Amino acid sequence: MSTEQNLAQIGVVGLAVMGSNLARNFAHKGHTVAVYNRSTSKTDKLISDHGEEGNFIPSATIEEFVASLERPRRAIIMVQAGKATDAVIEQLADAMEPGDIIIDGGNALYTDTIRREKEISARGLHFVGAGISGGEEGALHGPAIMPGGPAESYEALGPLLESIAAKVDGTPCVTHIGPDGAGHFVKMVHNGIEYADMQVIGEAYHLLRYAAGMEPSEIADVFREWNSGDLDSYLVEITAEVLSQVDSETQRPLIDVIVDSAGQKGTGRWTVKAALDLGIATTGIGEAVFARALSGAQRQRAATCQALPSGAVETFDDLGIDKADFVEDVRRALYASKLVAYSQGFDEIKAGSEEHNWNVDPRDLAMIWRGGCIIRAQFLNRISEAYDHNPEVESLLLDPYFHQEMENLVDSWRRVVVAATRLGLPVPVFSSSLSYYDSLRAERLPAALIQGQRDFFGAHTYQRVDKPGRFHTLWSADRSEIEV
Ligand code: NBP
Repeated sequence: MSTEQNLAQIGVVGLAVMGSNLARNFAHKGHTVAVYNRSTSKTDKLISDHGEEGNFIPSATIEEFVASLERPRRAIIMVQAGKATDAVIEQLADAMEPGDIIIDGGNALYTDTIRREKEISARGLHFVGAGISGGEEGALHGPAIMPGGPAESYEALGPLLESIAAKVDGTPCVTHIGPDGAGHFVKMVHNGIEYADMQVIGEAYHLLRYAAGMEPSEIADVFREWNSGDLDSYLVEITAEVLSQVDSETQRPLIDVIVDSAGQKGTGRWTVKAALDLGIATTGIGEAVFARALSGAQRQRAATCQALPSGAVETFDDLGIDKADFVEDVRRALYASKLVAYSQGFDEIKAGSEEHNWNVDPRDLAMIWRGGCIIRAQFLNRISEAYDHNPEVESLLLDPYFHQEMENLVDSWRRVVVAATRLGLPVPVFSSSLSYYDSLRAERLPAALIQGQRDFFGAHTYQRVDKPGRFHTLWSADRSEIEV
């Protein structure tokens, strides 16, 4: 522990799992770390369990904590998002001086971050909303960090964050994302992509298990193999671990004793709400969020699961597909659906950035998400290259590399969605992503009919393909067309 005369380069407020691990990470990198928690028991525990790992300055009050920081003071808040964060910001702002930096490292809603940045900057302080990904292990050993806020605060903060972030090929997984809420916005979309990524992995597992009849341990081996190719990623790696786990009480595969009702803390839902407001079709993320909601509708599922007619669903044998071919088709369907989810996520980030004038560079995100965070994956290198190649590309799917990949994937993807339909198995993200893909390919969409209907019942007018202007058909009169 440090003596009281020393000042800390960084402070952490909130010493639950994330905060204490982040504080230890800073200490491991040689920084003196001021630590404070509302209830002192957590501060005491951090110091008694880990005080020897580096230089910590524990405080029992916010005032003492602020006084233990060198200027400009830099304090990271790691408390529950919402009211708790507001309360801590207020206490810190009262105790700090102009030029000091308050960093919110929690999962704040980006609109809250925009509001807080306004309020705090009006008091002469800097406010940085920083998305931190990687869970507790990431916080301790190297997270991906997405800081927003004013660019100048990154000058004082960047080197500290770079020292604790994950590194890939020597590059730290952190960079300044953009002003005010930009960091928390991209962290939100990162989490949304995570929902879709987990769901497509879930759908692949479900098909291998309940279509092809494979055992969890066998499927774990399949995922291990997939992890050495295009799908190489943290989520595929841990999927193999979960599927090979055996429950010590029942000796059954653990997956079979876990209740199939998925929890959520809200960032996926926020991603979809923001996408709806921005008018961006994040169908993969949306279906993944709805799939979790439906999994949790236990009463409804109990009432419907035996009651609803299935129609003439077939068996895997009826399909006449070779099992090994099916496994490869599922891998390709998973990869294609995952590409769509990432492409949609990046579309949302682009739209959010334009809406708020954040100037977010998508290449930065692909680079910093390669390590530390939950969606870290080899193929983020490809996304980074795609944006290097053309930063303005209309859709990631148009990049020559991904275009070529889709060429290789799309037939398998269609076969898998058809097979799932014939077998009566749900694949909401596989199937909706394929529909999204076919919508992007379509020369004509049924939206023309929708415009006709809207004009019929509400005189909403329509545009014509052959001349400019807006038109209305006099539906309840002689059905002639007028220009409006
Ligand atoms: P929690 O989200 O469980 O929050 C617990 C902390 O908040 C404790 O330190 C608690 O202090 C403090 N707190 C509360 Br609750 N109300 C407070 C108040 N009014 N004033 C001061 N402190 C208050 O902790 P966590 O799981 O470590 O997560 C911290 C942040 O990081 C959250 O925003 C979370 O969303 C985000 N995050 C978490 C993960 C993850 O994997 N867990 C990953 C990425 C981001 P007390 O000890 O006195 O009750």
